[in-house]
Amino acid sequence: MSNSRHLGIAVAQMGPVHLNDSRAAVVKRLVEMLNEAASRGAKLVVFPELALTTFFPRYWMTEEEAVERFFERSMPNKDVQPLFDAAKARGVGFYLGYAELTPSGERFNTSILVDANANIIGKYRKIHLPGHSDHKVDAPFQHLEKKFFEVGDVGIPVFEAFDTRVGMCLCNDRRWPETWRVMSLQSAEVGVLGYNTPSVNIHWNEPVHLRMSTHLVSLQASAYQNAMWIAAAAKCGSEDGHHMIGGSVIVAPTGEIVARAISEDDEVIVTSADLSWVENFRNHVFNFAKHRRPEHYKIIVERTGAGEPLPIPKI
Ligand code: CDT
Repeated sequence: MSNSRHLGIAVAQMGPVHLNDSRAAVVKRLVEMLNEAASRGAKLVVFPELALTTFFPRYWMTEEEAVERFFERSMPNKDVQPLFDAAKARGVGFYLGYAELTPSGERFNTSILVDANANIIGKYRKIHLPGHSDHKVDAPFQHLEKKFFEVGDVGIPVFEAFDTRVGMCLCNDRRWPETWRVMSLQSAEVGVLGYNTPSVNIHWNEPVHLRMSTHLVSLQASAYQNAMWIAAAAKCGSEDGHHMIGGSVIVAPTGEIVARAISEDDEVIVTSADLSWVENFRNHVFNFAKHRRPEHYKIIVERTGAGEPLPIPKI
Protein backbone atom coordinates (compact mmCIF):
# COMPACT_ATOMS: atom_id res chain seq x y z
CA MET A 1 0.00 0.00 0.00
CA SER A 2 1.37 3.40 -0.91
CA ASN A 3 0.09 5.29 2.15
CA SER A 4 0.78 2.61 4.73
CA ARG A 5 0.70 3.63 8.40
CA HIS A 6 1.86 0.96 10.80
CA LEU A 7 1.05 0.31 14.47
CA GLY A 8 2.71 -2.53 16.35
CA ILE A 9 -0.10 -4.32 18.19
CA ALA A 10 0.46 -7.19 20.63
CA VAL A 11 -2.07 -9.46 22.25
CA ALA A 12 -0.87 -10.88 25.57
CA GLN A 13 -2.97 -13.99 26.12
CA MET A 14 -3.01 -15.33 29.67
CA GLY A 15 -3.14 -18.90 30.82
CA PRO A 16 -5.16 -19.64 33.94
CA VAL A 17 -5.23 -17.49 37.07
CA HIS A 18 -6.19 -19.67 40.03
CA LEU A 19 -8.16 -18.59 43.09
CA ASN A 20 -5.04 -18.59 45.25
CA ASP A 21 -2.79 -16.69 42.83
CA SER A 22 -1.79 -13.30 44.24
CA ARG A 23 -2.21 -10.05 42.31
CA ALA A 24 1.56 -9.55 42.55
CA ALA A 25 2.22 -12.91 40.85
CA VAL A 26 -0.27 -12.11 38.10
CA VAL A 27 1.20 -8.66 37.48
CA LYS A 28 4.67 -10.22 37.23
CA ARG A 29 3.37 -12.36 34.35
CA LEU A 30 1.84 -9.28 32.69
CA VAL A 31 5.12 -7.37 32.97
CA GLU A 32 7.04 -10.25 31.39
CA MET A 33 4.64 -10.30 28.45
CA LEU A 34 4.70 -6.52 28.09
CA ASN A 35 8.51 -6.64 27.90
CA GLU A 36 8.39 -9.37 25.26
CA ALA A 37 5.78 -7.43 23.27
CA ALA A 38 7.92 -4.27 23.40
CA SER A 39 10.99 -6.21 22.25
CA ARG A 40 8.99 -7.51 19.30
CA GLY A 41 7.95 -4.01 18.18
CA ALA A 42 4.58 -3.51 19.83
CA LYS A 43 3.39 -0.04 20.84
CA LEU A 44 0.04 -1.25 22.22
CA VAL A 45 -0.38 -4.43 24.30
CA VAL A 46 -3.83 -5.95 24.83
CA PHE A 47 -4.39 -7.93 28.04
CA PRO A 48 -7.54 -9.94 28.92
CA GLU A 49 -10.81 -9.12 30.68
CA LEU A 50 -10.62 -9.37 34.51
CA ALA A 51 -6.93 -10.02 34.01
CA LEU A 52 -5.84 -9.61 37.64
CA THR A 53 -7.88 -12.44 39.16
CA THR A 54 -9.51 -15.73 38.37
CA PHE A 55 -12.82 -15.45 36.47
CA PHE A 56 -14.68 -15.07 39.78
CA PRO A 57 -18.26 -14.71 38.38
CA ARG A 58 -18.22 -18.53 38.18
CA TYR A 59 -18.48 -18.71 42.00
CA TRP A 60 -21.59 -18.07 44.11
CA MET A 61 -20.83 -15.54 46.85
CA THR A 62 -22.18 -12.29 48.21
CA GLU A 63 -21.41 -9.00 46.51
CA GLU A 64 -19.48 -7.92 49.61
CA GLU A 65 -17.29 -11.00 49.46
CA ALA A 66 -16.65 -10.47 45.75
CA VAL A 67 -15.67 -6.84 46.36
CA GLU A 68 -13.31 -7.80 49.17
CA ARG A 69 -11.48 -10.44 47.15
CA PHE A 70 -11.67 -9.46 43.51
CA PHE A 71 -12.35 -5.73 42.93
CA GLU A 72 -9.85 -2.85 42.60
CA ARG A 73 -10.61 0.32 44.58
CA SER A 74 -8.10 2.43 42.62
CA MET A 75 -6.00 2.17 39.48
CA PRO A 76 -3.09 1.95 39.41
CA ASN A 77 -2.79 0.52 42.90
CA LYS A 78 0.23 -0.88 44.70
CA ASP A 79 -0.06 -4.33 43.12
CA VAL A 80 -0.56 -3.08 39.57
CA GLN A 81 1.99 -0.22 39.69
CA PRO A 82 4.83 -2.45 38.31
CA LEU A 83 2.88 -2.84 35.07
CA PHE A 84 2.54 0.93 34.70
CA ASP A 85 6.26 1.35 35.51
CA ALA A 86 7.23 -1.23 32.88
CA ALA A 87 4.99 0.43 30.28
CA LYS A 88 6.65 3.78 30.90
CA ALA A 89 10.15 2.28 30.87
CA ARG A 90 9.50 0.53 27.54
CA GLY A 91 7.45 3.35 25.99
CA VAL A 92 4.45 1.16 25.21
CA GLY A 93 0.79 1.51 26.10
CA PHE A 94 -1.70 -1.16 27.08
CA TYR A 95 -5.34 -2.18 27.51
CA LEU A 96 -6.22 -3.97 30.75
CA GLY A 97 -9.46 -5.44 32.09
CA TYR A 98 -10.28 -5.52 35.82
CA ALA A 99 -13.19 -5.40 38.28
CA GLU A 100 -13.70 -1.76 39.29
CA LEU A 101 -15.22 -0.55 42.57
CA THR A 102 -16.00 3.16 42.30
CA PRO A 103 -15.66 5.55 45.26
CA SER A 104 -19.48 5.62 45.47
CA GLY A 105 -19.65 1.81 45.64
CA GLU A 106 -20.67 0.91 42.09
CA ARG A 107 -19.22 -2.24 40.57
CA PHE A 108 -18.24 -2.43 36.90
CA ASN A 109 -16.47 -4.87 34.58
CA THR A 110 -13.98 -2.31 33.29
CA SER A 111 -11.10 -1.84 30.89
CA ILE A 112 -8.59 0.99 30.69
CA LEU A 113 -6.40 2.32 27.92
CA VAL A 114 -2.97 3.44 29.10
CA ASP A 115 -0.57 5.46 26.94
CA ALA A 116 3.20 5.09 26.56
CA ASN A 117 3.74 7.53 29.47
CA ALA A 118 1.66 5.28 31.73
CA ASN A 119 -1.26 7.73 31.86
CA ILE A 120 -4.78 6.30 31.86
CA ILE A 121 -6.32 7.97 28.82
CA GLY A 122 -9.51 5.94 28.45
CA LYS A 123 -11.99 3.85 30.36
CA TYR A 124 -14.77 1.50 29.22
CA ARG A 125 -17.37 -0.28 31.36
CA LYS A 126 -18.89 -3.46 29.93
CA ILE A 127 -22.39 -3.04 28.51
CA HIS A 128 -23.46 -6.52 27.38
CA LEU A 129 -23.28 -8.43 30.66
CA PRO A 130 -23.97 -12.14 30.10
CA GLY A 131 -25.15 -14.76 32.56
CA HIS A 132 -27.58 -14.46 35.47
CA SER A 133 -27.95 -13.11 38.99
CA ASP A 134 -29.66 -16.06 40.71
CA HIS A 135 -27.93 -19.11 42.20
CA LYS A 136 -28.15 -21.98 39.70
CA VAL A 137 -27.59 -24.79 42.18
CA ASP A 138 -27.72 -27.54 39.53
CA ALA A 139 -25.25 -25.88 37.16
CA PRO A 140 -21.60 -27.05 37.14
CA PHE A 141 -20.58 -23.43 37.78
CA GLN A 142 -22.15 -19.99 37.78
CA HIS A 143 -21.92 -17.03 35.42
CA LEU A 144 -22.83 -14.19 37.78
CA GLU A 145 -21.88 -11.10 35.82
CA LYS A 146 -25.45 -9.81 36.15
CA LYS A 147 -25.14 -10.10 39.95
CA PHE A 148 -21.70 -8.63 40.45
CA PHE A 149 -21.66 -5.85 37.82
CA GLU A 150 -23.83 -2.93 36.79
CA VAL A 151 -24.36 -2.19 33.10
CA GLY A 152 -21.64 0.18 31.92
CA ASP A 153 -22.46 3.89 32.03
CA VAL A 154 -19.94 5.42 29.64
CA GLY A 155 -21.25 4.19 26.28
CA ILE A 156 -18.70 2.94 23.75
CA PRO A 157 -16.17 5.77 23.56
CA VAL A 158 -13.33 6.02 21.05
CA PHE A 159 -9.98 7.50 22.06
CA GLU A 160 -7.37 9.39 20.03
CA ALA A 161 -4.22 7.47 20.92
CA PHE A 162 -1.23 5.71 19.37
CA ASP A 163 -1.57 7.97 16.29
CA THR A 164 -4.91 6.36 15.54
CA ARG A 165 -8.40 5.98 17.10
CA VAL A 166 -9.03 3.11 19.49
CA GLY A 167 -12.31 1.67 20.77
CA MET A 168 -12.60 -0.77 23.67
CA CYS A 169 -15.04 -3.52 24.56
CA LEU A 170 -15.12 -6.62 26.76
CA CYS A 171 -15.84 -10.26 25.98
CA ASN A 172 -19.58 -10.71 25.32
CA ASP A 173 -19.69 -7.23 23.71
CA ARG A 174 -17.83 -8.74 20.73
CA ARG A 175 -20.87 -10.83 19.76
CA TRP A 176 -23.06 -7.74 19.21
CA PRO A 177 -22.72 -5.90 15.87
CA GLU A 178 -23.84 -2.66 17.50
CA THR A 179 -20.62 -2.56 19.55
CA TRP A 180 -18.41 -2.35 16.49
CA ARG A 181 -20.69 -0.12 14.43
CA VAL A 182 -20.77 2.45 17.24
CA MET A 183 -16.95 2.40 17.23
CA SER A 184 -16.60 2.60 13.45
CA LEU A 185 -19.08 5.50 13.24
CA GLN A 186 -16.57 7.35 15.45
CA SER A 187 -13.83 6.45 12.95
CA ALA A 188 -12.12 3.95 15.25
CA GLU A 189 -9.39 2.16 13.32
CA VAL A 190 -8.52 -0.32 16.06
CA GLY A 191 -10.85 -2.19 18.42
CA VAL A 192 -9.41 -4.02 21.43
CA LEU A 193 -10.94 -6.50 23.85
CA GLY A 194 -10.22 -9.06 26.48
CA TYR A 195 -12.36 -12.12 27.17
CA ASN A 196 -13.01 -15.06 29.50
CA THR A 197 -15.14 -17.54 27.57
CA PRO A 198 -15.99 -20.76 29.44
CA SER A 199 -15.74 -23.82 27.17
CA VAL A 200 -19.04 -25.11 28.57
CA ASN A 201 -22.22 -23.06 28.15
CA ILE A 202 -24.29 -23.61 31.32
CA HIS A 203 -27.44 -22.17 29.72
CA TRP A 204 -27.98 -24.79 26.98
CA ASN A 205 -26.26 -27.83 25.53
CA GLU A 206 -24.10 -25.85 23.11
CA PRO A 207 -21.65 -28.08 21.20
CA VAL A 208 -18.20 -27.28 22.58
CA HIS A 209 -16.64 -26.53 19.17
CA LEU A 210 -19.09 -23.65 18.67
CA ARG A 211 -17.49 -21.68 21.50
CA MET A 212 -14.40 -21.15 19.34
CA SER A 213 -16.16 -20.77 16.01
CA THR A 214 -18.71 -18.19 17.25
CA HIS A 215 -15.86 -16.25 18.89
CA LEU A 216 -13.86 -16.13 15.64
CA VAL A 217 -16.78 -15.47 13.31
CA SER A 218 -17.89 -12.53 15.50
CA LEU A 219 -14.45 -10.93 15.33
CA GLN A 220 -13.80 -11.61 11.65
CA ALA A 221 -17.19 -10.39 10.47
CA SER A 222 -17.00 -7.31 12.70
CA ALA A 223 -13.51 -6.38 11.52
CA TYR A 224 -14.54 -6.62 7.87
CA GLN A 225 -17.98 -5.00 8.12
CA ASN A 226 -16.56 -2.07 10.09
CA ALA A 227 -13.19 -1.89 8.32
CA MET A 228 -11.20 -2.08 11.55
CA TRP A 229 -8.30 -3.91 13.07
CA ILE A 230 -9.44 -6.01 16.05
CA ALA A 231 -7.12 -7.41 18.73
CA ALA A 232 -8.62 -9.91 21.18
CA ALA A 233 -6.90 -11.36 24.27
CA ALA A 234 -8.13 -14.48 26.07
CA LYS A 235 -7.67 -15.63 29.62
CA CYS A 236 -7.81 -19.35 29.02
CA GLY A 237 -7.00 -22.90 30.01
CA SER A 238 -8.19 -24.53 33.19
CA GLU A 239 -8.70 -22.19 36.18
CA ASP A 240 -9.07 -24.53 39.17
CA GLY A 241 -10.69 -27.11 36.87
CA HIS A 242 -12.86 -24.66 34.89
CA HIS A 243 -11.76 -24.57 31.27
CA MET A 244 -11.94 -21.48 29.05
CA ILE A 245 -11.17 -21.17 25.35
CA GLY A 246 -7.96 -19.63 24.00
CA GLY A 247 -7.91 -18.44 20.40
CA SER A 248 -6.50 -14.96 20.96
CA VAL A 249 -6.26 -13.24 17.59
CA ILE A 250 -5.44 -10.11 15.67
CA VAL A 251 -7.85 -9.61 12.76
CA ALA A 252 -7.30 -7.27 9.81
CA PRO A 253 -10.01 -5.09 8.21
CA THR A 254 -10.13 -7.74 5.50
CA GLY A 255 -11.64 -10.08 8.09
CA GLU A 256 -8.55 -12.25 7.93
CA ILE A 257 -6.74 -13.50 11.02
CA VAL A 258 -3.15 -12.28 10.79
CA ALA A 259 -1.93 -13.63 14.15
CA ARG A 260 -3.36 -16.33 16.40
CA ALA A 261 -2.23 -17.85 19.69
CA ILE A 262 -1.63 -21.58 19.56
CA SER A 263 -1.44 -22.35 23.29
CA GLU A 264 -3.75 -22.08 26.28
CA ASP A 265 -1.02 -20.39 28.28
CA ASP A 266 0.68 -17.02 28.58
CA GLU A 267 1.56 -16.21 24.96
CA VAL A 268 2.32 -13.01 23.08
CA ILE A 269 1.31 -12.53 19.46
CA VAL A 270 2.35 -9.41 17.55
CA THR A 271 1.57 -7.83 14.22
CA SER A 272 2.57 -4.65 12.46
CA ALA A 273 -0.92 -3.45 11.60
CA ASP A 274 -1.15 -1.39 8.43
CA LEU A 275 -3.89 1.10 9.25
CA SER A 276 -4.26 2.11 5.61
CA TRP A 277 -6.34 -1.04 5.12
CA VAL A 278 -9.03 0.76 7.09
CA GLU A 279 -9.10 3.52 4.49
CA ASN A 280 -9.13 1.04 1.61
CA PHE A 281 -12.46 -0.31 2.75
CA ARG A 282 -13.93 2.90 4.20
CA ASN A 283 -13.29 4.75 0.94
CA HIS A 284 -15.05 2.11 -1.10
CA VAL A 285 -17.46 -0.68 -0.11
CA PHE A 286 -17.87 0.68 3.44
CA ASN A 287 -17.97 4.37 2.65
CA PHE A 288 -20.56 4.99 5.36
CA ALA A 289 -21.44 8.57 4.38
CA LYS A 290 -22.16 7.48 0.83
CA HIS A 291 -23.91 4.15 1.32
CA ARG A 292 -25.51 3.87 4.78
CA ARG A 293 -29.29 4.38 4.95
CA PRO A 294 -30.06 5.07 8.62
CA GLU A 295 -33.62 6.12 7.78
CA HIS A 296 -34.22 2.40 7.13
CA TYR A 297 -32.50 1.22 10.32
CA LYS A 298 -34.69 3.06 12.89
CA ILE A 299 -36.00 -0.20 14.35
CA ILE A 300 -32.49 -0.92 15.64
CA VAL A 301 -32.74 1.83 18.24
CA GLU A 302 -36.52 1.77 18.67
CA ARG A 303 -36.74 -1.91 19.65
CA THR A 304 -34.74 -3.96 22.14
CA GLY A 305 -36.26 -7.42 21.71
CA ALA A 306 -37.60 -8.90 18.47
CA GLY A 307 -41.30 -8.22 17.77
CA GLU A 308 -43.84 -8.26 14.97
CA PRO A 309 -42.86 -7.40 11.37
CA LEU A 310 -43.19 -3.70 10.57
CA PRO A 311 -46.23 -2.58 8.51
CA ILE A 312 -45.54 -3.24 4.85
CA PRO A 313 -45.64 -0.04 2.80
CA LYS A 314 -48.14 0.12 -0.06
CA ILE A 315 -46.34 0.17 -3.39
N1 CDT B 1 -17.03 -13.03 30.08
C1 CDT B 1 -17.98 -13.16 29.14
O1 CDT B 1 -18.62 -12.19 28.75
N2 CDT B 1 -18.22 -14.41 28.68
C2 CDT B 1 -19.26 -14.70 27.74
C3 CDT B 1 -19.85 -16.02 28.05
C4 CDT B 1 -21.20 -16.13 27.48
S1 CDT B 1 -22.03 -17.58 27.99
C5 CDT B 1 -22.85 -17.11 29.41
C6 CDT B 1 -18.81 -14.68 26.29
O2 CDT B 1 -19.53 -14.09 25.48
O3 CDT B 1 -17.79 -15.26 25.95
